Amino acid sequence: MYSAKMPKGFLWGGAVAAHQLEGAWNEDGKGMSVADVMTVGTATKPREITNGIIPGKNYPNHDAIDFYHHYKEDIKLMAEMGFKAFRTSIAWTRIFPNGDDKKPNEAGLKFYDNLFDTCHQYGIEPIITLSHFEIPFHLVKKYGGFTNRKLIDYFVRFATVCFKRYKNKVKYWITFNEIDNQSAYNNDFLMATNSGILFKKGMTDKEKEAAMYQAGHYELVASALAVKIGHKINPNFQIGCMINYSPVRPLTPSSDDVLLADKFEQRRDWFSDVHVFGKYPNAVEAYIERNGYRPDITDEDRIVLQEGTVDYVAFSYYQTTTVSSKKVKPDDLTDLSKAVTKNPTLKRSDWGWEIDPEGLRIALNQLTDRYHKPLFIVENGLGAYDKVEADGSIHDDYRIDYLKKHISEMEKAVELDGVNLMGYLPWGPIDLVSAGTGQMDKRYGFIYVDKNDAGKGTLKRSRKDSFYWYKKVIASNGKKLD
Ligand code: P53
Repeated sequence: MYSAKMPKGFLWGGAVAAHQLEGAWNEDGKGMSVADVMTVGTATKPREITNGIIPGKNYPNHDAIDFYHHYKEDIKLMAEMGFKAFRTSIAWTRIFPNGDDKKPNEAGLKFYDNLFDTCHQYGIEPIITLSHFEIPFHLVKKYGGFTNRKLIDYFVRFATVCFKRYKNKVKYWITFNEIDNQSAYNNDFLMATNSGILFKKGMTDKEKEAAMYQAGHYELVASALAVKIGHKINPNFQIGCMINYSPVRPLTPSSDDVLLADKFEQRRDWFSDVHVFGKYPNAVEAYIERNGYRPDITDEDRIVLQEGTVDYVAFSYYQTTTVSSKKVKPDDLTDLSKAVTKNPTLKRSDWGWEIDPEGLRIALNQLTDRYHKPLFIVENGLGAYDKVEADGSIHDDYRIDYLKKHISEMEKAVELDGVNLMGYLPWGPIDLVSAGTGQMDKRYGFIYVDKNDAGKGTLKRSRKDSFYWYKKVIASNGKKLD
């Protein structure tokens, strides 16, 4: 429905993921997840994924910011900012420690009961992701992650237990976080986090890409089954998909650059097409066939996909992607990273992420035109170094500036373009462990947490300048941005 103003009931808040803040990685029966075997990296040094836990290495997710024991204090701070919604995930390994267990772990279920009750106490709506980069490590080792059809059953069992248990506590669900990130199929880190795949040494790019299509398909079937079951358990559930959306800009107006941008899009954003339309786009079927990949896709799977389409499209927005055909022609596009080039008109964060607020308005328009579904911004933000002053204050005007510009573009999309938008949940309202680098010092928060990359600190929480700023933004329903 068109709304000339930011709608009443707009879900302002923030988003996190269990493994990036909870800590307590082996408490109360929790099993080991893929995030628990990832070491700390830097802006230039990737995280290592070790085969089990090696003593002496720094695994930042083990303790994170200990939200597991601080959640009451942390939700209270979010309520103080006026949060209407809080997105987090349910750590799969708290509920099914190995993933293939027959019975769920009651202590894990209880933790989320307490967390959701705390949210509701402050009128905060929980927005819950089921799979956010924290697949049980046992499923990785024993089954090869989502390359194995059995994973569908394990995911669906996990989803069903959560839907039933939190039937009256959670209305908004997301099945898989950033499912489209694995289109970077030769990125070992993204494949391990998204699908629980550990590539063997010496595998070719083609073998990796084939594995990605297989895993992606099983995840889409698992998601569709979960949507179907969820709607039966509670017809009021709103169950969405979630992608990392990054509008593609051609570097020049040449036909090669424009077509390359289209091809890039087709190869990245088909996951949400399947989630929304219940079938594969022709471009993907053609690409798979042309490359001789033969993923196991049954007729029954195709029916399930049609029956389990999503209610809304959630996405993260951090930056746009600019492509150039200098290195790769549109018909030769295999490795997507070869097409990506720096956008000369944009500034970058300290981690090299391009800053492009107008890209958010473009994203909202493109996704609306494509899907005609309610949209939900469930991540956006600036990872930055913060400096604590002698008096304890933190003047993060760079973060305020980033968010202000993005919110302003978002409001143009709603008020001028008529985009149907459910809410805005910037990433990491409280400092947490970076997914990409494992660092603590890549900070997104309104709330500062005293802990550094070496794992040292008191864990004390404090309010940054952006805390007071965001509080005013929410109180004015997005009108007071200065
Ligand atoms: P960090 C890659 C590209 C875009 C988004 O990222 C990504 C990633 C994975 O690193 O992740 C999402 O922490 C993700 C969150 C993550 C956030 O973006 O690397 O859903 O878990 O923390 C920010 O700065």
